[in-house]
Amino acid sequence: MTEVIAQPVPVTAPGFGLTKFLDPLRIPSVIGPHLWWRQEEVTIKAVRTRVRLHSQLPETEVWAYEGEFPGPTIEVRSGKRLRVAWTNDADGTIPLVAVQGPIAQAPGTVPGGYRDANGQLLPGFSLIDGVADLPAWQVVHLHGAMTNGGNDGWAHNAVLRGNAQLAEYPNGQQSTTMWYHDHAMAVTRFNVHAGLAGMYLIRDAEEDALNLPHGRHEIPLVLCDRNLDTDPATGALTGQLLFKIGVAPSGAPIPFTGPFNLVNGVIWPHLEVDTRWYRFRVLNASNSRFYRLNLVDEAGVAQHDAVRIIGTDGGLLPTPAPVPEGGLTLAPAERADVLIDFSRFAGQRLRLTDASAQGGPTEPDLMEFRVEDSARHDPFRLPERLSSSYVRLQHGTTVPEDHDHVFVALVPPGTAGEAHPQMWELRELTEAPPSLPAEGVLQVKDPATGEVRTFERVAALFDDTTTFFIDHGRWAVWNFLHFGGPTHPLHIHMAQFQLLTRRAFSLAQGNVAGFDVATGGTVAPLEVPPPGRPIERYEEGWKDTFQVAAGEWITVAGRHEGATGEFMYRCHILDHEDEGMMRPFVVHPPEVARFHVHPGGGHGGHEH
Ligand SMILES: [Cu+2]
Repeated sequence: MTEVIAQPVPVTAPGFGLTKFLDPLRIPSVIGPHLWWRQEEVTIKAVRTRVRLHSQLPETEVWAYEGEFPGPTIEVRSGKRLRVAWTNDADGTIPLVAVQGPIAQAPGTVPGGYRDANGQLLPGFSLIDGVADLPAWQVVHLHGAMTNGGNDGWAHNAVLRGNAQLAEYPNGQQSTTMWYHDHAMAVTRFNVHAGLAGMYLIRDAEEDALNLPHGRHEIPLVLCDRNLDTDPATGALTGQLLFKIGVAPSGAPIPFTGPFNLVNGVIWPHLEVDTRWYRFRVLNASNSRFYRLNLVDEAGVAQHDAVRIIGTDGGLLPTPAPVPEGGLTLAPAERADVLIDFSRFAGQRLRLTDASAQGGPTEPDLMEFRVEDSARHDPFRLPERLSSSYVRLQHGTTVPEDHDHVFVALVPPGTAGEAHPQMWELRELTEAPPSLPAEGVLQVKDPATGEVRTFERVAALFDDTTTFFIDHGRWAVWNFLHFGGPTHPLHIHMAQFQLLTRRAFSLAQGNVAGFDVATGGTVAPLEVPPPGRPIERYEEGWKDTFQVAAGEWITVAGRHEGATGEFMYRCHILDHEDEGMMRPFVVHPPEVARFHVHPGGGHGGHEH
């Protein structure tokens, strides 16, 4: 099956003075077990350094792990413990210029564009207050790891230069693609943007047995977008990272997007490939940009049948899955383990593009594959089965009857006068308040039984009281109900999950019909809606980050076992997270939970 996805895009789409596909793809160095055979501790230093993002650019100042952007790929065997001393040795203030302007004039699709020829700020633009003063204050979260709360990179526990954060990773998980990145409270969007991210792979025997493409045929692809400043007088790119965002008329900041796409820290690179299968570990490390990935030929025609998805955030799929029609959408923090067969493209150039940007002002191109001229023998055969340990979760069968339910609402900008979208933590009430709509009160009704359930907002910002307490070892079904606004990639720490259901309320003017934005509550009980977008085959994989679009109500199930402590769940649009869309939750032994007194009374929250 081939599919024409859009008008062919000329390879000469705006490069802002940079030649596309000029530089070779950089492969991050590997910190692997062979380097620390008898050692289970490693020190990884964040430093200030200069890197070249494109050979036609001056150098760019970044903060980077071990001086590499992205940082080195850490590779471990499943079950082999690793302790990392994440050492902050980054000096000076944050190496980026942060500016904001009116949304119509500050699109993230052009470099510079906020100063006149004399270097004066254009009307309506300002430096984002305080960013230029930010010191290196850092903490590392290993995204996707099952480790105790003390190792998870608690956002408030960031450290200043000269200090280390000690973290232990048991790596007791199946083979998978994870990543590490900065997670300092309120400034994650700036710290990650300055360069603090890298990949982390766990390997196991199940993966070994598949004999997947490896060595130089297995390549990480860390995708992200950036903007760069220009010289006010000449308009030439300076190489300086530019965090330029728009501000909505309401005053809410619009998350960062940039005109330059980077793969492994190189703007629009190319990769020479053999006529055979390759394995790519793809990570979207952008602040907010969603990539709808397509492999297209020189005519702009998608070649999805040469691509198979074999793994998601949490590990291998049971069987290879096709790329969905229109492309594979990766939201910030999502990973895809992908195989591509280049055997039939001898002598051709293919591109990895973002179909969602096709025809718009945002740059669609990511990178180019240059396929060798001749055919060759490829020993690899695509396996029919991948992970034999995979079990599809079903409510009431593979998810045991006795489990917790937690409910979270995502509310649109403008809800009850709050300019920014918010994430509300909910508690179920036994009776509804006397008059509706009421701020923070949401009702749903089962159309079959007529049963009405009433939920009340109990927390919104990170430092509001913790209300989710889950017994260690218990299964939990997390419900995310999205009442309107942008699609949020929701990330739950501590465990891996599967998407169970995706329902969709009907929308009116972009928000759930029956949700009163002005008040911030439902006017009348909303009927539990029918299924929404079908769950794609690859979406049945183990995941830790889930896209939730306006109107959707998703349920995801996971077992909170193997680690305890205080963890976080949050939106992975970093700008949203820093603006408050992050909350804590606790996993503790049930024997201890019975002694724990907390506001709201009771323990453990055993709702069914
Ligand atoms: Cu969000």
